[in-house]
Amino acid sequence: MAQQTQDEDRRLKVEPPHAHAAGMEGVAVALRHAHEEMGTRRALQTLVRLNQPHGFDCPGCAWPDPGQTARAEFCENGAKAVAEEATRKRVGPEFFARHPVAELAGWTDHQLGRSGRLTDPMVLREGASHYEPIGWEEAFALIAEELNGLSSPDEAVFYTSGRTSNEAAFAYQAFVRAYGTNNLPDCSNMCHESSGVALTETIGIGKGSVTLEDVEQADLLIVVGQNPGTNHPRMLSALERAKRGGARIVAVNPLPEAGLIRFKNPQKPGGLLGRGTELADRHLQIRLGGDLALFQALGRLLLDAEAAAPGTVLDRDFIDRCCDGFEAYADGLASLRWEDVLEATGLTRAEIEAVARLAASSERTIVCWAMGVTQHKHAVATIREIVSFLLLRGNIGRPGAGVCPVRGHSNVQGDRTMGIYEKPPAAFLDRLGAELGFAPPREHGLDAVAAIRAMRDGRAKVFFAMGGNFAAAAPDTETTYAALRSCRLTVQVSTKLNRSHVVPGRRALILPTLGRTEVDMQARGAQAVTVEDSMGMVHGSRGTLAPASEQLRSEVAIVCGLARAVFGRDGSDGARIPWEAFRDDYREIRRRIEAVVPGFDDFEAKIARPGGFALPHPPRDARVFPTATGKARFTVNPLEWPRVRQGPLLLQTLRSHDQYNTTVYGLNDRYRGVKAGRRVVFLSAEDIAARGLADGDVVDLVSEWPDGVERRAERFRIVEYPTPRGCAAAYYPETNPLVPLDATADGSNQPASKSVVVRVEPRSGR
Ligand SMILES: Nc1nc2c(c(=O)[nH]1)N[C@H]1C(S)=C(S)[C@@H](COP(=O)(O)OP(=O)(O)OC[C@H]3O[C@@H](n4cnc5c(=O)[nH]c(N)nc54)[C@H](O)[C@@H]3O)O[C@H]1N2
Ligand SMILES: Nc1nc2c(c(=O)[nH]1)N[C@H]1C(S)=C(S)[C@@H](COP(=O)(O)OP(=O)(O)OC[C@H]3O[C@@H](n4cnc5c(=O)[nH]c(N)nc54)[C@H](O)[C@@H]3O)O[C@H]1N2
Ligand SMILES: [Mo]
Repeated sequence: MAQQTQDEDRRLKVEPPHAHAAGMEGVAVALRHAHEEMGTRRALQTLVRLNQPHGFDCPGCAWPDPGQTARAEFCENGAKAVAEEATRKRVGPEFFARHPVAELAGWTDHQLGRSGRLTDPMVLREGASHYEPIGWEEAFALIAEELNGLSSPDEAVFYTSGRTSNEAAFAYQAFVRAYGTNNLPDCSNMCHESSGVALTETIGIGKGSVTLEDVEQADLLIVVGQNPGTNHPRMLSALERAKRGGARIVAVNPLPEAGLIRFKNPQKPGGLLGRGTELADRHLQIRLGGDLALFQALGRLLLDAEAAAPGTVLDRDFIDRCCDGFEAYADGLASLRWEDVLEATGLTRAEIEAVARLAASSERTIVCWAMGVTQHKHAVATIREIVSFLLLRGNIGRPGAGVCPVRGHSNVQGDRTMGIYEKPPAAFLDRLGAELGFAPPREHGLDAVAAIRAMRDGRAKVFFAMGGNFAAAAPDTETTYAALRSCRLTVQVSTKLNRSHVVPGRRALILPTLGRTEVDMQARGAQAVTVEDSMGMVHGSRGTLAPASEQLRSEVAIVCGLARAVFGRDGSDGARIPWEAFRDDYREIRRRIEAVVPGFDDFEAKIARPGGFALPHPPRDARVFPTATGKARFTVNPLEWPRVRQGPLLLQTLRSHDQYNTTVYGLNDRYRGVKAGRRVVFLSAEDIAARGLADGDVVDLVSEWPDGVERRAERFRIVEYPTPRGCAAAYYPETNPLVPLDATADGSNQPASKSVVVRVEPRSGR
């Protein structure tokens, strides 16, 4: 790894950041990538099927499609995600015979991912140096032996990433619960858990309340802690349409992210070459973690405006009829101190007042947010404040208004709906048990962070992953590696080689699976699956490409094969579930989903319609708030922000333009001007000067967490960048070693990977 990283360091180039996103360059880059991975013909054939009514759902992100009539939107991110899966490169038995695990462990994430698609089930036997091929039935028997040998089902952990289809997720959680545990951590624990917790508490459902039409009808959109130009490029088209309809857009972000400033729409000829649309009317360059203070200040300004002109600002009727907690909320904000707000946000009072004026005159306001909000210690409180801010003017449950947490993985929301959740509601378990004839365990299970602790402490001994790359995605890399290595068995159901395959337990399995782009042929014909987007729309997805290898099995087939091996054919409850029927025809699974999960009545007929259907969302549909009190809730949250003493920096760990989470497509972060390297740390000119350093210097990043453990990430090139003083940025997953396992959000236990306290240490010589 060291050699490779140094080579990358030497090639690294830095240019000024871009002012706009997409445009011709985005199209060119995506096509080049697709061509390299797939060849020209396959690339074109594949890309035209993306997000079409009868094609497959784009595995890129969870932003919804523009509907059945619109043409598929072209998106660089989506094209890269598809090319990644449809690559012609292969990782088969010969590959593993050539490269011992110890060698692969030294490769970068970029090298591992680039190797190609996994083709065969592989096993790493105890004490062995290489993975070797294993038959599917033998692999299932090996897992069953370990699972059935545990002293309690709670000693096993079953992780899920967010690309798993509804059908596979439903079968998987049914298997895990019939086996006897709720240990179902998922990537959501590290992603939008804070949103789910805060929204469930305040509006009664952990999902966003807007549709794509709402976004286009809004007259004020506040985009907080999100970089859509890179991570949700299709959102930019929606923002552009909103803008054409007269909407104002406010970006709240420590960084001037290209897509939010100006956007050249690759869907339109003029958009490719012209100057593009100015998207954000205002950019609040907030300090890391200052959003709680910002939304309290906005709430306070709306209350003040109402006091100055009673009856003109607040939606009193909505507040009186549908909400509770308003008086306490207003009392709490009465003592808000402006000096705290200004210190926490780094903004001026005038900047905040200008946004408050926009909010006071907007009839339809939406707040969108992503990881810049959820990955902080006080994330849950921040989102509660966002909700209160919206409630003040009745901005939930009306067209053009609402909360919009923008999800990441393309089916992360659907997986939760299907029961991939370590804290399942009792009503869900009741229906699941009744439908499938077993008694689901009631005790809550382990989330991602708790699962790492359990493995570290020897309380969990088998780790099974349905997709994802847990070793690289989880915080506190050394602790996570040690936790995985201490397991008796680790199993990865994967499409591509990644870090998690080279951080094995005592024994390890790789089970290669079909991707969403591929034909899923089962005994009763080619199968379709379903997914749910970030706005609660469910639709079908059908792969069109020939599978990467004949050995691949679908995720559903893997779950069903494993379930049979674990439960055998005796009369136990788990054995009586019709696993083979599920595997042969996914409609059998959809029938069970229909019976267990509310909102899926008439499932089969509804997904036959192009465009799919919307799941019920009581606050959006009828201003019904299924909270503890039956009302939408204003909350009181102490003002909190990350206070760092003089000296250390707050580091956010974020995505470059050329990666999909832990999958590194390439080494450029085009919009931020970084080329051919990833070990960079973005710092303000003042912070660089204050430390006697210069742009281009190489430093180590050292985490400051008071537990006596040294967490260090070596050799990052300083890039001078327009980020607020005291706020640094560097890429994930290279910086995951710096995120302490115990640094999590209050109330959601989500790793706080956007405010890691670090110091920079110059390296002597280079
Ligand atoms: N191409 C591509 N697409 C993706 C992904 C990918 O890796 N690559 N990942 C997918 C997944 S799983 C997810 S969850 C999403 C992630 O989508 P994003 O949340 O956009 O991802 P990040 O790169 O983590 O960006 C965080 C943004 O928040 C800002 N930010 C950081 N801290 C703060 C703060 O304290 N306050 C405010 N206001 N802003 C802050 C950062 O400057 C940055 O713009 O994208 C999905 N789509
Ligand atoms: N420091 C820091 N850490 C973070 C974050 C951060 O911003 N900063 N972000 C967090 C977030 S938001 C998320 S969502 C997590 C992501 O965590 P994960 O979801 O665990 O990670 P990914 O990198 O998306 O997983 C990529 C792997 O998934 C496999 N894969 C791809 N498609 C499929 C499929 O269809 N089926 C199966 N079975 N496997 C497939 C491939 O083998 C690929 O290598 O990381 C979190 N970690
Ligand atoms: Mo995510």
